[in-house]
Amino acid sequence: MISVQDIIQDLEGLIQELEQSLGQASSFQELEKIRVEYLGRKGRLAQVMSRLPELSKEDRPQAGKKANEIKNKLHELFEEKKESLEEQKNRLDLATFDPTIPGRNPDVGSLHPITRVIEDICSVFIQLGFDVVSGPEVENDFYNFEALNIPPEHPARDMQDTLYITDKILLRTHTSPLQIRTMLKRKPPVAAVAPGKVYRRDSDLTHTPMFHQIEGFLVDTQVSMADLRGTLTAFLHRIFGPKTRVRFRPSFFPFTEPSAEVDISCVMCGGEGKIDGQTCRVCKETGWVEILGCGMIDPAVFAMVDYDPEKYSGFAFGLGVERIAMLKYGIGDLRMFFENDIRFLQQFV
Ligand code: 2U9
Repeated sequence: MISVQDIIQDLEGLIQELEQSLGQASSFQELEKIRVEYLGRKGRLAQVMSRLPELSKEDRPQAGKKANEIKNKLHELFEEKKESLEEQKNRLDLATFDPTIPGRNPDVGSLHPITRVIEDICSVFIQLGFDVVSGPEVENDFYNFEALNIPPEHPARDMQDTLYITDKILLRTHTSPLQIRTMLKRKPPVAAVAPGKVYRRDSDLTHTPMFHQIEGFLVDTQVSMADLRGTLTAFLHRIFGPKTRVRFRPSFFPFTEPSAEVDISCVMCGGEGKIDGQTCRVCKETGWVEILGCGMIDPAVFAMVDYDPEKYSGFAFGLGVERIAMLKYGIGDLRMFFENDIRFLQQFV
């Protein structure tokens, strides 16, 4: 049978041994290892305590009391060492902290170039007195086609390559439905631009199934083709600079009559057609780039929205935002806009 002295001796031995181990510890990792070794569930202290039942009944209280004292002392020694290590670490941190090192630069977000071009264009038209309108991307046949003088079986419906949801519900192929909605809500004089996403069943190097358009219109008494020309020329000078030359070519759209396509002198070669004797890749040596379509609103459209074509006239125009952004920023590949490559986007901060 073991004696109470044996146990007490072992317990006191633990204090000396722990003091020695702690004296050599120089990191929190080592400290944790020592804690497990001495104070853990199967540690040195627990081992000695597990022998208490081997003592006689009379000796057990004395040994139990001593064991508790030793346990508290071990915890105390351990905590003291921990505090001293913490203090040491703080002193080291202060000594190695260099307040002159420049801080980290946080990444700054920026507007997507498409958003920027939409904002720039809308801002010019707002200054010219136009409102900005928005509306649903899921449309019905009436607003997207019928009210725009594009009846069923009209080849324009094929041309548009529409994404249908049902035979009457579709993803808008242009933002023109917004103009119809605006005309149905308001009486002339009215002038508004409609920016937004549009969808077409088209996907190759130069077409994406979703792209952005801005369309605009103005209706009042006595609006003429001269107003159309003046407004769009002023707009293009604001976006591409006052030296930009602008030309109107006859064209056809179901919703405008007469209709025109508008070209500007090439933004790359300044209309020369060549750069350092080489063919300009943007205008292919023509000196001109197509920039938008426009025309006088067809009386058939006025009939659909209950505007009196005898009393009112108006003009409308439409442009593709990606195309303008490519010309304005010299971007050669449409896919850049949709890849969200941070190296591309950061150039527009
Ligand atoms: C109403 C009446 C008339 C909008 C117009 C164009 C000409 C045009 C294209 C430019 C490039 C579309 O993105 S694109 O493919 N648009 O050429 N858009 S006139 O005329 C309207 C619209 C609504 C009620």
